[in-house]
Amino acid sequence: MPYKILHTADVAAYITALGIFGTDQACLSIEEIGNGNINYIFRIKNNNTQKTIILKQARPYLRCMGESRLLTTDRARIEAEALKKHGELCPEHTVKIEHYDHELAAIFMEDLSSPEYILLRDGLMQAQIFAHFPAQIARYMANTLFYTSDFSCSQQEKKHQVSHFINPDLCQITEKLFFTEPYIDSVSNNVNPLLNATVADLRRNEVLQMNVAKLKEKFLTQAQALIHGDLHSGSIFVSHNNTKIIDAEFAFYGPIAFDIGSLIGNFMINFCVQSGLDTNTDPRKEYQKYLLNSMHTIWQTFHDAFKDLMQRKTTDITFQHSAYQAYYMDTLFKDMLGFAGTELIRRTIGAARSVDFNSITEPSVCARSEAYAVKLGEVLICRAEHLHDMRELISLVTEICQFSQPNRQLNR
Ligand code: SR1
Ligand code: MG
Repeated sequence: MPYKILHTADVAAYITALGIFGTDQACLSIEEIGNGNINYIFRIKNNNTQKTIILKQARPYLRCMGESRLLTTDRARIEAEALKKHGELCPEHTVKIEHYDHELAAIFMEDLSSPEYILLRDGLMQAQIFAHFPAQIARYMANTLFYTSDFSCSQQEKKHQVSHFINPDLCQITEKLFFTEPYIDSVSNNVNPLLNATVADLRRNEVLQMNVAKLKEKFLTQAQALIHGDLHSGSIFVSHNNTKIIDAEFAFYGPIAFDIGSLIGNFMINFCVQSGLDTNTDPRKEYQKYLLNSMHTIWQTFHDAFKDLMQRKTTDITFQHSAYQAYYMDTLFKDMLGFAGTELIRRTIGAARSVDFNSITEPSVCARSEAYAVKLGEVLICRAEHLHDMRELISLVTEICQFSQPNRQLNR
């Protein structure tokens, strides 16, 4: 079938014709459930069996900006193939792809929107504890990143894979949103007017500009592994037992530290938001400690797992050198901090500002949380090269966000 845009009314006939979800069209109900920036998502339910499946279609434009902002539908191929590859390497933590229809840029996948699973972003906003999440996401990152890197793949296979996952249009979105627009007076930005002075200071910081340029260069040039490319709290479903990664349309061969930094950056954004929600009647400090512990465990578990794979499974004899491996891990840590800093800044003042901040209703309190996030991002980007372990990061977070100081005048 040639490409066409699917609407809710088309979906039952389409999936029945494909024959991947039974043949009885009359028993299907369809709901458009997506509210993301990029694609259209439908949940298909068989009312006889109660089974459900998710259909995600890439339209030839960016959903949040409308039909005038064209965007390649090749992103669906990239997403389907990246999730299949990551699913081979870490099936327990990757959403299962049931079918990919290349002509319609449509992906069918398992439905995780059950009572058991919740989007990590929503879980964090509800101050829920996910005890297994740090170790599980660390295992996902270690396996997917190591086994698609030059430590594991042959030189020929790696080059072939790099070309297969070239993703210029989606990378361009990230390049602008992370490394360009927040640092200039762009109309795309979304700056709280109460933060104007903080943002002006940020844009005057020459050391920051230089380090952002270094990070952008790494993002543009470092084809280290098949990264997810958008590993924020809205790309992860969690339950109290398991973790599942979705939404890989930004995948490409890029810097390993970008995935880890995006994730750690999201934990720090939530930390800043929790500061603005903390009151006598709804204390958040214990939850903030949980966020810091989670960040520590994510990095430490990733570090140990990736290093263990390097020591045991590296195929290229040159990369088996132990001092080189130690240097590699140290560089990953510093780059992870830098990328986390760019995530903090772009999610606070950029076009894709985090909706988490909207839960703080008092404007001045919200601005204080946003200022924490911007300052933390700025300091991380500037000082990343001088930090060596997670304890130093956690000290910085608590110092910049004035974590130890009483917050009780903020009763609402
Ligand atoms: C224009 S798309 C904005 C953001 O949404 C996605 O989830 C990515 O994070 C992207 O940066
Ligand atoms: Mg997404």
